[in-house]
Amino acid sequence: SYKFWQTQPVPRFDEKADDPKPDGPITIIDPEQVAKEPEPLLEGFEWCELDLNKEEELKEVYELLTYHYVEDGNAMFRFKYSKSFFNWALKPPGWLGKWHIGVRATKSRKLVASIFGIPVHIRIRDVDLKATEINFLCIHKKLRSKRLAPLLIKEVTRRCYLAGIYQAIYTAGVVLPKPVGTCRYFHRPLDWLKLYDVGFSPLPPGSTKARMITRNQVASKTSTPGWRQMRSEDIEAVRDLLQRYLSKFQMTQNFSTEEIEHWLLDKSADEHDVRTIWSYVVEAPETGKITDLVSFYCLESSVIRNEGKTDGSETVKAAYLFYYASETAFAEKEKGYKERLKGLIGDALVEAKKAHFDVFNALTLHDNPLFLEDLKFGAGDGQLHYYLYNYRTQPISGGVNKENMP
Ligand code: YNC
Ligand code: MG
Repeated sequence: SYKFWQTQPVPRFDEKADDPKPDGPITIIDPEQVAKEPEPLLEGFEWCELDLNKEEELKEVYELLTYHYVEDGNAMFRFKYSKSFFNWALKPPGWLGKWHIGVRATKSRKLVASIFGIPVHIRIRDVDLKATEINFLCIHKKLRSKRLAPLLIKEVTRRCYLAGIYQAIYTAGVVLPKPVGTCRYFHRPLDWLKLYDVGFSPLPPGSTKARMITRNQVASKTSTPGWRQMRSEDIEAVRDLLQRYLSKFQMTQNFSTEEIEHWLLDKSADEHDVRTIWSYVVEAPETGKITDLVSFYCLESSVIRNEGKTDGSETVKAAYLFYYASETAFAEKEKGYKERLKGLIGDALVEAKKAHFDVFNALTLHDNPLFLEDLKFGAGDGQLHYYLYNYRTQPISGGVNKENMP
């Protein structure tokens, strides 16, 4: 019955589509009225700021999330974000330490909960908004169902309001009032046998393991002429291409040059860092122009029943499709675009396979429905709901913000 959410500035489920209200904030926030201090926590716990530049604190976040973050509905897999991933996802240009919030047990100092915000510029139809993207809300399993989550959400909200930010965007697998858009996860096996062995991929009735392995083979080489890794000199061209491409969607992120660099260029400083982001461009062989972009990021999941093993069966290494764009999207003939996109994403599968990923994931957003079936992605059972806080708009069809973390 959403005891907490019904007190929040979010749309209600019973708001009718035939009584459309104009786009805009749900409540106007008076900065003077925003509490200057956090609400008290449960007895024995206290607020803290998490400093990800400190290796010990980064490790605490890593451990809290490795054992307590999002699991699938059957509790077989749990997201296992790397430390490099947190540095990427939580320290984009303009990040604020005060939006990296933790809860500690006062006596033991143990970190038991987290919630994180980062600044984003989003465009919803023709309105540009400065907002916060909320992620990594997590509570230790022993502290569940104690109404701590509403306290974390209210605290990050207070800190956003104090910074003059009155809207937020977030995603969740659970249904809350009220999604602005909903996507489904699709999965393209790269190592079908491993996915089968860990319980991720079923053997379809009437098929055989050998047939499934053959069906999911990928080429050993990429096929698009001019395909290469993105480099720093491509940043401006990529930004221009991506901004034009994203303008065809109803809701998306607006990127500065610094943000393109942050989100798309690999910064794994040394060989010990786990690489998070892979980005490729197509440089037209004749003109040298950057005509296409494809990127994906690395996010492993723990195989819960194999936790503790060290033979590779303890994790599934997944590549998640991130941003892409193509000049052919602006051409008149959709068919040319569809074929081009199949080639580009097919090449991304080749790169992911070479980098030893087990599976390649994508959502039903952007133009993904054009290639999912042809490239042998299968529908998963997970859904991802997109939410806006304190902003009302009609439901978004396609093209929601980046494939976000949960
Ligand atoms: C969730 N995922 O409905 P009602 S996604 C938001 N997002 O409230 P308690 C959630 N709310 O129904 P527990 C939620 N899941 O009474 C549950 N809730 O109105 C609501 N799981 O609180 C729920 N991470 O503390 C209910 O529940 C209330 O102990 C119950 O804690 C929940 O990061 C949770 O899935 C999810 O760690 C923390 O189960 C815990 O169960 C857990 O009694 C595993 O809470 C990890 C997990 C969530 C991943 C994510 C996005 C979060 C967005 C939060 C909303 C941000 C709003 C915008 C703020 C900024 C505004 C500005 C400007
Ligand atoms: Mg709780």
